[in-house]
Amino acid sequence: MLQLPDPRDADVVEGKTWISTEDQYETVPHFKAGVKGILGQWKNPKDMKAELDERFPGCMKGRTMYMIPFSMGPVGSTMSKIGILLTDSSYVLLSMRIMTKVSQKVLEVLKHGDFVKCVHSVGCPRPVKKKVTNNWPCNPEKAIIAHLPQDRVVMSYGSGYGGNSLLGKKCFALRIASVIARDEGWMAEHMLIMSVTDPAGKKKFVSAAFASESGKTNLAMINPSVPGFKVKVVGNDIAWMKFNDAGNGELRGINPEAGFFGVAPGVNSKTNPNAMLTFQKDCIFTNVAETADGGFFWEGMEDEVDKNMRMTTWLNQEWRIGSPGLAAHPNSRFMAPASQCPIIHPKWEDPAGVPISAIIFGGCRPRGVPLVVESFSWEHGVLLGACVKSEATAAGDTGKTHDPMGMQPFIGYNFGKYLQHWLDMKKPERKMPKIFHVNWFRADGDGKPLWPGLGENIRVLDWILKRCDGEVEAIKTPAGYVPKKGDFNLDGLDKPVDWEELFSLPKKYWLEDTRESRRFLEDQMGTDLPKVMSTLLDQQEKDFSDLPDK
Ligand code: GTP
Ligand code: SPV
Ligand code: MN
Repeated sequence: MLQLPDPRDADVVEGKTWISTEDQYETVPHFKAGVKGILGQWKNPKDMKAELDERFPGCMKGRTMYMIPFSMGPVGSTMSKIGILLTDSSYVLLSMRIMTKVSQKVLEVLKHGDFVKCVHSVGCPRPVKKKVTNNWPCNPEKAIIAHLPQDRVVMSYGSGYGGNSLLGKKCFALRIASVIARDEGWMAEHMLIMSVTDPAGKKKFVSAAFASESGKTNLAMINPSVPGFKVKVVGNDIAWMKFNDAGNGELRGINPEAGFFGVAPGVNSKTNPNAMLTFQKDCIFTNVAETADGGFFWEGMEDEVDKNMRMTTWLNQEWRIGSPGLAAHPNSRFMAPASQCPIIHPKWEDPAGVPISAIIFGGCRPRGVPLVVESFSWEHGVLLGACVKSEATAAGDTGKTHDPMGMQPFIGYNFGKYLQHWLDMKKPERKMPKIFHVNWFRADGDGKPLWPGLGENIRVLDWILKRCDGEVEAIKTPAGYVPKKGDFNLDGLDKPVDWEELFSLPKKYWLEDTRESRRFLEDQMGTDLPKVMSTLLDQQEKDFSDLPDK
């Protein structure tokens, strides 16, 4: 099924996404005066009630209301949670059946517990006052995505798009779940989970957090370039993880979702063949182009269709390859059941989850950040996550987008307290995963990529797994541990890489970057920032200052 949108409703609406709690500082940190807080938006309960009362009464008039019982995670697992969603959108109904576990069994399990209450409306009661575009009713002017974490409630109005309307996903599995996880002592994260088996047959699971549209899905479904490696995917976007304190103390993770809602542009049989094979049937394409013979198309699929194929763009306009403009929205998506993925892990629905050996953070850092860095400690790993940022690659754009832990748009409570929650995970009786930071995007002075990325990223996973088992030593730098060249498999790369440049640590860049990170964290979290974050940044700055000038 292909769904064309109302073009005004084709992305998540962070500015209209709110969390309401009695105490403001339960939701947002004590950011410094004069600073615009970017770690969550808080609205007081009285104002929130007024906003909701203005929109919801009668909002579904004349439409069909669907009641959807769903489980995030395997039905009945102690790590899973249940939700009930009321919606007036058939797109949301169909999507929820792909993205979550919807079944009668959910109602049976529900008898024994709580559920998250979700209400979604497109905000167009009948008779509709304004013209509906592409049969996609929505009400962008009045859109609001409201979270009431204390009551475990999500109320979403006016948008039918992905993260705004499939309330099991970002609203429940990240924002509300992060609050539940805080209360219950586990972690709800914007992370993929995958297994990697090396040529000797040794298998480990890792989880990885990158910002939205930064490579989680591509890594989770990686087609390894090095012979003998095997990868399987457990999840591509969200991980719920809990230490097994009653057992051997390892971290266990589940994918709370049942499907993939992945970025379409750029995906093709070369870049992500496993994704291509996943969505050949029973799936929904949102905001992509349609070919004259009823197929799908987006930027990056030029070699997969007849070059003279007539198409209609996501805006319903005539188009052919070479025509001006884009065929698909840059954030257009495929949605497919995870079970259809040829490399889905046989244990992806195991109620006990899978054991996580390493946690990987990543950002888009075209300049001074090495391909991979291992943290000195759990605390330093939390700092690596807190300092995740992306820089635009376009010349002249020096802006940095901070996305701590890849959770900036998705955190459900005070970010400083959330970092403290991460720090509190460390206990002597627990097997703490090692934490790494990766950067696929480093470029040379001319902006040319220093690392080929995609399937070649298996080489980085290989080194990470070797480090988890203490099979290789590493070099200590002020930024963390980096690989020794001889321990990192570079055999068979199409083009040799400039290892020295890929791992160089330009002193001036790092001093500035360390100060910039500290300013960001202290401005945004003020007194809520765990002290150890500032202490570690002080140490990092000192260690870089002590390096000889080059
Ligand atoms: P969300 O679903 O939004 O959370 O995103 P995601 O993190 O799953 O992102 P996804 O894997 O779909 O990545 C989207 C973008 O990252 C695409 O434009 C890819 O081309 C690009 N990308 C992914 N992996 C690599 C890589 O190894 N190197 C480079 N240069 N680009 C990559
Ligand atoms: C993201 O933006 O990180 C997504 C897509 O995974 S959405 O579910 O629409 O938020
Ligand atoms: Mn995401």
